[in-house]
Amino acid sequence: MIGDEKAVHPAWLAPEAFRPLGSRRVLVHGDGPLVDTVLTEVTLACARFGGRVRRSAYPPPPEGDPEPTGAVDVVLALRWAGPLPEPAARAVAALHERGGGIGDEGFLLTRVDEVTVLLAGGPAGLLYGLFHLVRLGAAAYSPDLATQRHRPGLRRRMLNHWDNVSCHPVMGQVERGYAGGSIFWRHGAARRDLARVRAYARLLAAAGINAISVNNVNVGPVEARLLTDHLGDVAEIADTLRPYGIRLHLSVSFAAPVTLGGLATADPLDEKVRAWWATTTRQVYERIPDFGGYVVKADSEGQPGPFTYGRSHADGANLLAEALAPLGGVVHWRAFVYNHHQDWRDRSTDRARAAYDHFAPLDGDFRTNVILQVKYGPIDFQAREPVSPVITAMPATRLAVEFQVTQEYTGQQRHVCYLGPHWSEILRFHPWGPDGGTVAEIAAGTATPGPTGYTDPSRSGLGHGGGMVAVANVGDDQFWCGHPLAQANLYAYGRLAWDPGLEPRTVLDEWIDLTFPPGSTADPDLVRETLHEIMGDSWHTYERYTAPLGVGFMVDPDGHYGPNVDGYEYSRWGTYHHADRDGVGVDRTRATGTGYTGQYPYPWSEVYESVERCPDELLLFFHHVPYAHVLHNGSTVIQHIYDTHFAGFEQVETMRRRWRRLRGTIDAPVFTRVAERLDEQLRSAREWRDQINTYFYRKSGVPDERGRRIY
Ligand code: GCW
Repeated sequence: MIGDEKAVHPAWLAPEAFRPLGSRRVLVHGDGPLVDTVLTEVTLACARFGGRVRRSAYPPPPEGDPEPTGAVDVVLALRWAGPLPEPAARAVAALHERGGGIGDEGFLLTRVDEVTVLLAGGPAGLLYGLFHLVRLGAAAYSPDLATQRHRPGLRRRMLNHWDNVSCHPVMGQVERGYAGGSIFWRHGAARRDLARVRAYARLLAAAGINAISVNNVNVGPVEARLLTDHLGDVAEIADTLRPYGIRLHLSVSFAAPVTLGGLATADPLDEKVRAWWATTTRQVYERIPDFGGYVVKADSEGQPGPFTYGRSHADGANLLAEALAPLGGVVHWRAFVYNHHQDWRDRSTDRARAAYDHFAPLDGDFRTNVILQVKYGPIDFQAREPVSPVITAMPATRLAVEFQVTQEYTGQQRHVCYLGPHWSEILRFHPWGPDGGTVAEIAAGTATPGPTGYTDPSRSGLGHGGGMVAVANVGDDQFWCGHPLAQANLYAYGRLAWDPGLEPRTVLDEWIDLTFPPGSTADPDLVRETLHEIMGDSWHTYERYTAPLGVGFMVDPDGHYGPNVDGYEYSRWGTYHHADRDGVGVDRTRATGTGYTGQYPYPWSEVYESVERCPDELLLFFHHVPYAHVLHNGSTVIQHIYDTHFAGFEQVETMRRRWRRLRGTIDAPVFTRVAERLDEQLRSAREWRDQINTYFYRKSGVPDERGRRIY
């Protein structure tokens, strides 16, 4: 319960979730700042719920005798911190039995006699293990607890904030932010609400995230100076994140040597430019020794980049990578590069092709501390897109897959849209067909070669992969995300980055247990059932009432919220649907269209090329078809449009009705906020339904088979 109407919501760290741990006798064994954090967490939980916490002596006594444990219920032990207390020492045997290690972020959980033992490979592992115990609740202390070993599937689990330091006249304090102001910056300066930043770091660690960038990839003049004269503000944030194992990264402007350094050029091959980046980067590390590195949006949507100097993106990225390499940093270089001054009359230019056309030829040219950050789809975070072909095209490059937790195109945190199932589908996708690796394996750097896919030797110099990155969805809102249920997306993103194989349904359950712990609601079963009913399939519901069959966009061009079918049809942004009186969709085939299907490896190059084999949900992304075209599901395209739009709206009505059953069962502020948002979702879904149906009815002249009301 948050009690105080204005208090910041604890999200998935509701105090009540700490009861099972906090009511026990806990021994913490280990040393160092992250272990201190663990100790603080356990101490707080014990103070609240009557347990006891003790830290085992460190360094160990001179004779090196393992310290007697005394009576404890739980031991949280760092494996290499001196002789282990007895039950933990015996847990090492369990680890050996399983073979392999736990890595520095991993941990083993087991029962030894009557004690629950968490054995971590490194300090970060102890922290993640602690939050795992919280997640398990009482089950962690059950005599039947089966030994489990956990280590992250991806080493890099990052969030990008699109937060501006100065409030941008159009984009506001947070670009595509739907949860109020920034938690870091306000009106041109650091906000210094470090308690809030610490609470945020804690939430992120509990979800498994280990890196964030704190300013927008569109770097304005004020934001650029975070790298130099405002570095103190950045260092303060880094200091606050560090106790939770989160490394800070900065978005930088490629033009910084000119705008900040007073040089005549930012040419990546110029010696003075290289020296400027080397010096500037060293100064950053003097203030922030564990600084993560730079995030760069170059030659994209007006941001400066190497093209100005006739250089390639590899030249550009390598310039920064060279400055960061000796200091242990990486460059996240974004592949979101396309022509945003297109002519809608020109049907040969295809925005979907752009990232591949720009980057695939550069495979092998990037330094190993460059991570190419590729959006999951070829266009722009739509509710449905095919997986980007760039993801398979660069075996000699470290790739990170970029997602969008902030719901720019998925209802802007006014609509319930649980994205776990969407991301999971992408991560599990096999870009080379069933015999090849998955997207998650590519991000992990462990993809096995498909029939025509990677061969391992070319990846051998790369170490682990680039991991996952996502655009954050929090702000200074009381509920962090505007919509209390949008918190589940941030949680799910972290959990899937930790283990891309997790079932989104299981993740939702975890989130429900942590956010609405059974002891904190009047009817836990009803809460769980209702949240599953409302959230479980909400991504598909959103898809149903918005742009059909993968065609994308059709949003209001100003804010990207709400329907505007032709909003982008004659614009320069390259996001078209090509609807006419006979049909709809974009022909991206090799045979008659833009040739985009040729960017995929077999079998998808063939599947997408074929109008018969193309999956229904992506049909209009790849093909222009007549309204009477019959889908695999047996319906015509036009009838499918009508049916899904009526169905999607009705599902929102049902969501709204179901939520009302929770009145009086959960916290009033949460109840009210969600109820308000569902009213808006219903209004908006109705608008989508009627505009889309009316538009296509007017274009096609084909009536709804079921005679429902179309305007
Ligand atoms: O989705 C688009 C957004 C822009 C954003 C851009 C990007 C930060 O509309 O606001 O700019 O993507 O990813 O760089």
